[in-house]
Amino acid sequence: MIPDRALVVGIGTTGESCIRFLDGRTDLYVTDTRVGPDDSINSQFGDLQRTHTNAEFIYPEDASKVLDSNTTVFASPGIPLHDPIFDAVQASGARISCDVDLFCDLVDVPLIGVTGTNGKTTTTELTTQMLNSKGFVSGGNIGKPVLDLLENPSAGYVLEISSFQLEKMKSPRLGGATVLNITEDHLDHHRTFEEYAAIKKRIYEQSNIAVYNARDPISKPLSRTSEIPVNGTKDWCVTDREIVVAGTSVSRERLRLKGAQNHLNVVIAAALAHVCGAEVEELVEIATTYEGLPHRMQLVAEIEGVRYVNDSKATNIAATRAALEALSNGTPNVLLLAGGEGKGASFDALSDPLRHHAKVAILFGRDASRIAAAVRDATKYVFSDSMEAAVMTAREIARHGDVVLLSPACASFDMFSNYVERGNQFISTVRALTS
Ligand code: UMA
Repeated sequence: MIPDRALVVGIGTTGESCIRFLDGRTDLYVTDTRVGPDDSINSQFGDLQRTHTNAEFIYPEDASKVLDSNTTVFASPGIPLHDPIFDAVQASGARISCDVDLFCDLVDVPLIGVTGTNGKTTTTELTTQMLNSKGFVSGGNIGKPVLDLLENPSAGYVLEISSFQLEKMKSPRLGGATVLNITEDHLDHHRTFEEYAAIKKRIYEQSNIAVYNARDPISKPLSRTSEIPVNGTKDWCVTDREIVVAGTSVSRERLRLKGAQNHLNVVIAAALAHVCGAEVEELVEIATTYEGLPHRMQLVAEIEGVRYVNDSKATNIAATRAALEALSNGTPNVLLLAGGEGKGASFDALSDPLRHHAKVAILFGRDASRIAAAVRDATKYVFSDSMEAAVMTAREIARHGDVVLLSPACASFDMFSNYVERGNQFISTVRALTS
């Protein structure tokens, strides 16, 4: 429920949504760990202060003055719990929470939760479309802060919930939940892989039905709940040639989304939607017509028999590995453009897929030399200092039947403002090749 006193920490998309919702409903304080005497964020802070006169905007070092055991702290997802601001929170006895936590408390309609290292947004979108006729909408980490959804109440919600959000909330009460997969990512935020995995699995704790890939022991629920173990039952599975949803088989060739990982996500989405009443016809219709999202395995152009694919959303090794496997024709035909900010990950796991599927790795960004050191025995590599140069190098080397794949295995922040800008630069450079 809405607390009597709240401190919003962070003024990104989530923080601003929390302020809009809580303004006038509680005794409201706002801070951001980046606000300080010389910081550029100060003007944004000042603008918010002028439009939300009920709230008190404070410097982070003053947080302890307003915190007490009746305060709830709505922390933005991007701030790790080891940030020093949480020392003051712990000392005061205040409760750490986040927008998704409050949203789940406030709504009384069916909720589905989707988490996982890769495929969250695609699966959230698929599930929502399968539940379109039931009036469900999506929100959360997908880019729509959940408290904004309360302005137009819906019959149900499909929530993409990140580990950054899960770590700040109690386990949510959900109709259905999935952890799609758990592979190494965000080790600059969560301190160990074990901690990251345990946080993700909290999504199952109070969920009526758990949906998971039975072949993946890491993302399985810890204790036995009501469940749909995809690939653990003949009614819900992916075979070499087919997907099976609610006992109905559909040829994988009919799916517009490509790749084994995507086909698994389609079956998991169908199982979640089925839990909330979607009919088999609706599941099959969306499974076969859904085209996927921009920046995820997006075919940009085919030039002289070479396909150029934008997978800029691949910000970790598992995502890049899945892309290489999906695009390989059994020979080393992929020219991989990769690099950026590696978030503390080891790149050793890229060696094997590069050995089997890559003609060359064209590397850029802060961690380019770390990637080169990890894959030097597996494939040829070259360095590049811009997206344009990387695409030009790829164009010179590529031959008919090859694929030029941007799938960076890294975050983008060292060279771009986000993965969308990185993907858009790739797209415009490739399109310029055809003009
Ligand atoms: N930050 C501070 N101090 C603060 C507040 C933020 O330094 O007091 C920094 C963070 O460390 C981060 C940046 O500011 O580097 C932005 O973080 P944020 O929490 O303010 O981000 P929001 O703008 O609120 O967006 C967040 C999600 N961002 C993150 O989790 C980093 C968005 O997911 C999400 O769509 C949005 O809330 C609405 O729910 C983005 C994301 O990258 C797409 N998510 C990660 C992922 O998918 O892998 C988890």
